[in-house]
Amino acid sequence: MKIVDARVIVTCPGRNFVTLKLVTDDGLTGVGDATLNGRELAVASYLRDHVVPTLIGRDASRIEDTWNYLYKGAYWRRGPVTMTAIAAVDTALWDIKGKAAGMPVYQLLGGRSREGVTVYGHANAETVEGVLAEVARYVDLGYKAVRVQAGVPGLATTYGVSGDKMFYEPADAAVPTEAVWSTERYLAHTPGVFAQVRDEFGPNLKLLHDVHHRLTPIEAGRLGKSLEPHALTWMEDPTPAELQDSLRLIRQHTTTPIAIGEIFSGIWDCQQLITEQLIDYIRATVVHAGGITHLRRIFDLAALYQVRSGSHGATDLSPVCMSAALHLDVAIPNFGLQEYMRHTAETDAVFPHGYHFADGYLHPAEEPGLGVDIDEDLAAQYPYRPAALPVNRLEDGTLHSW
Ligand code: GCO
Ligand code: MG
Repeated sequence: MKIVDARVIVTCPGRNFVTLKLVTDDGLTGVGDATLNGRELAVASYLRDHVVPTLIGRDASRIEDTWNYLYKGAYWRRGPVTMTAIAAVDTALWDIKGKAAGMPVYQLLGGRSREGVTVYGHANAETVEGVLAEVARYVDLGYKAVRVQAGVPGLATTYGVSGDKMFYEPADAAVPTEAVWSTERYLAHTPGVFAQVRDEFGPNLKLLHDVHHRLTPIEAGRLGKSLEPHALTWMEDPTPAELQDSLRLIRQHTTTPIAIGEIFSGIWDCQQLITEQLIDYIRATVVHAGGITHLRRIFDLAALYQVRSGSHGATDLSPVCMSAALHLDVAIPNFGLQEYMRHTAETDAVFPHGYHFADGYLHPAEEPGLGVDIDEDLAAQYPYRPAALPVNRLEDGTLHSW
């Protein structure tokens, strides 16, 4: 089972996606997501110029060996571009392996550990009334978990609050747009929003919130403490996580659970957070953390420390990544939650897939492999458009984390 073709497909059905498609000499194909929001062409070049030439003629059945060949063989280890490129190859090889075995990939990962994958949607609005209406909409759609983001009075825009409620896309301009941030205004407003949401929807709805890397550890401790009466399932990315020790400080001040990891590239980015039990959910994903092979390794480490999965699932991760994530989610013992932002109809058409949403759960496709593909003719109709993520400044102009 030799790889005879490897195509890197860049398409923009509303937003940019990079996809790797592998073809074997016995006619099997496999797809892998390689999308790194705002830096797409760096990964496309890494794959086209440096990886594809080494794949042609390789045995497609050797997933683990190929992973190590690309990781150790690069000499330059880790980093989001490298790990996203490796993830694409790894995911495509698992897709091929499933097709060769005649089984959905989750069967190769040990079979089902649950009936469905609990997902959370994004309720967001400028005003508290708007937020309550959006949460109600998700509850009506069957969601059992909802992420809540509200506008902050005095700020023109706020992370997570968008005009288009179903299809949030922050990469909105070729050159980054600039937002203004105030920690004081945010900390004064946010606990009150959750008080009203909890009051309106009762104790059983899982509520989440994304701080998006904006607080210092002691500010995060204060936020977590003030949210304790509203029993959040998690507070996400309370502080930038390069300084993993800093999570100890947050832990000393609050029992609000913490989820971190959407920008992590591998197990070494979260090793301390997991082994010292400084987080409750690890949000690493298939596409940015080295594929199914490596993410499984992270989740297995996490399981030893009672840390559960909570994989990133924003719309900048394509349906190929979502398909792969669902096979892992349904199989691992320590699944927590899966983020699910719906893709647009244009994106769904470019990436035909067999996973489906029902009653608050996503269900992986049952067909052999990952159950997702890319329509290359349709993809070619949507050429790449430069799109960068925004930057953030404090009210005095100081650059802050976005
Ligand atoms: C999330 C994320 C996203 C990111 C986006 C950046 O929790 O869904 O924080 O919304 O901002 O993936 O590309
Ligand atoms: Mg996030």
